[in-house]
Amino acid sequence: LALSLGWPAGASQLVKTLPSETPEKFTPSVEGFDYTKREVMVPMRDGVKLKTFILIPKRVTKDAKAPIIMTRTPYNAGGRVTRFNSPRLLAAVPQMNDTTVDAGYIVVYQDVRGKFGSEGDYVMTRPLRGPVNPTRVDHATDTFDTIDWLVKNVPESNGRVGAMGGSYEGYTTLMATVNPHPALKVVVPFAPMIDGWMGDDWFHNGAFRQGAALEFIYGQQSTRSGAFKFWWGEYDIYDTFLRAGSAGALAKARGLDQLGFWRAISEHPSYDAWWQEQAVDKLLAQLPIKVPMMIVGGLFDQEDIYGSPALYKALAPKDPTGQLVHLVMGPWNHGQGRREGRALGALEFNGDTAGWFRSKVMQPFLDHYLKDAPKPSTPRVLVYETGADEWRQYDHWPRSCAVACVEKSRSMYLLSGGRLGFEAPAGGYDEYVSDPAKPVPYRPRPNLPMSAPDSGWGEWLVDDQRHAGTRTDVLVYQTEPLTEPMRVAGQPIARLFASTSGTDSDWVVKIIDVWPDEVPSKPSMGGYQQMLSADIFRGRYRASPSNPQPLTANEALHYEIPLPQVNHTFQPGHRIMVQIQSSWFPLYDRNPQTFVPNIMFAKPENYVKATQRIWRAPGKSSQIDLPVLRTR
Ligand code: PG9
Repeated sequence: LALSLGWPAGASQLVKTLPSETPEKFTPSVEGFDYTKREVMVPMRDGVKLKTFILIPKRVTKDAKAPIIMTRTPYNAGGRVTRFNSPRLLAAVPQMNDTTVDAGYIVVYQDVRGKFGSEGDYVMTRPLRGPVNPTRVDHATDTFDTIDWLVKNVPESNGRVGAMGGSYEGYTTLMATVNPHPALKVVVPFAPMIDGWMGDDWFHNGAFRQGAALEFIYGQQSTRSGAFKFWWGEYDIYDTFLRAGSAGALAKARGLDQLGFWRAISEHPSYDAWWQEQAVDKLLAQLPIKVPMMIVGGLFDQEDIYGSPALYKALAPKDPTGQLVHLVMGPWNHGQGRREGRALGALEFNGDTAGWFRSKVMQPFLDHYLKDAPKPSTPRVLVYETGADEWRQYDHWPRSCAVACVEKSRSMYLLSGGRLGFEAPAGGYDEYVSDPAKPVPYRPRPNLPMSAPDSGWGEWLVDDQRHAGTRTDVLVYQTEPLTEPMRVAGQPIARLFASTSGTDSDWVVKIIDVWPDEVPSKPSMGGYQQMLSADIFRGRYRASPSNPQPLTANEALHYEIPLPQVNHTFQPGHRIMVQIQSSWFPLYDRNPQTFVPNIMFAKPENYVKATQRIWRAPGKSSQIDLPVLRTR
């Protein structure tokens, strides 16, 4: 071969391989870095070691110590601390950490057990030790063990630790407060996942959030490193889900029955003990509050909209003076409190509301507990008022409700002729046919997967609802244009009298702020039907979330549907609109409208058309209880 290629005779014997140009071990130059990064495996009480990144600003030394702010994640701690591959700490860590970096904190990110660089087994939002977790370890013990190691092994630490993180990381942040390590001084859970059945990632009032859940479960559980992503095969996943038939059929086709969490939730479609025993608000309500907490939620959180207000509701009564538990709700989607909050979809806010919150509210709160800074006058509750574009402070939240609030909510009735008003209805009903073969899209099609680039997933809760209001299977009720501002602050509740010709049914209720026909200052907002607060309710859980029952066909039954909290001013010239429909597809799975034991595995023949009636008669008046404020 050497001869035929014209190489010198014997050339083939000179070397067998070329030496690798990659060294055995490369030591990156960190010249010019304003921080040092340590990568360690921290041992837990059961011998499992967790991958932990410790980022120490160079200005922090053994003689100029700093607090630690830590986040425990299933999303790759190594990736979290290289947001930009930068010599500057501010650019290397998530934007959530911006003010803690400015304040000179040591930043710690850790992989939870079973994910990425950590050893051990992975369990989705591993429940606390107890009936659903009979092992010795949970996120509370793992956090305790980590903090114990950090304060003993990071000589630059001042011995105080705070925890923060969003969503799943908000869940791990809260777990840190259970039998906390004495060095844990403060926590900031952003948009924490609290109850996966009631209204966070997996179900809302029993309706399965198939569109997001299958992607999350597949991505998190198919491999330790998230190497496999769910695949769709269609650009518009409305088609994917409709063709598959049921969530269970699609999950099976993609191999999800190999994944423990899919098997678990598909075996627990109702709110049974398995869910109840891991509901974080219920669990934390039973424990003393030992760590000051700032719960941060988004009014338009497309993933965990239930968690933050539910947690505050559970904990506030245990903190009568309002010193330990604070609630902040911004005009944000799921991630925005941790990033930038200038706008959401078509809505624009008063500057960067998220950056303002972190620097003016969160950081002074952290500095007080972690650095002995003076106690700031942190409001007990701070909520952005959409429509008015101002922050409001409250001592009591919600501000308005049916009983036991500062103000009393008012009922707006669904009336004849598609009207909505404060007078009681005279009689009758409105009717539509809900056809599972043509479910109402939750957004204008095409419906992109949550993870698709530019999917707009984070914006859908403020979408223009004109696309739905013109369908024959969506009822629309609205007021005249308002002559005065109407302010609402609390939780709207839909009280419907509804009947179906089927034996099961979903009810979706949307409260919408309809902008004036023309908006000269921003013409694209003319007639915009801005969704403000909306949710879905699965009829079979009318009497009990844990004990689903068939509905009696054609009987007007009463439903009480809690909707996400609002803090909003409907401005003069705007209308209030309510839309009602029986599907929200493909985000939520279709109700077959025939009672079956488990909707996840409904068969094609179970899906039937149903005639739906919403009643507006004396004794059967359908209404929305709005948390109206009469005073400014
Ligand atoms: N909402 C996401 C999640 C939370 C809990 C479990 C699974 C997914 C998240 O943003 O982390």
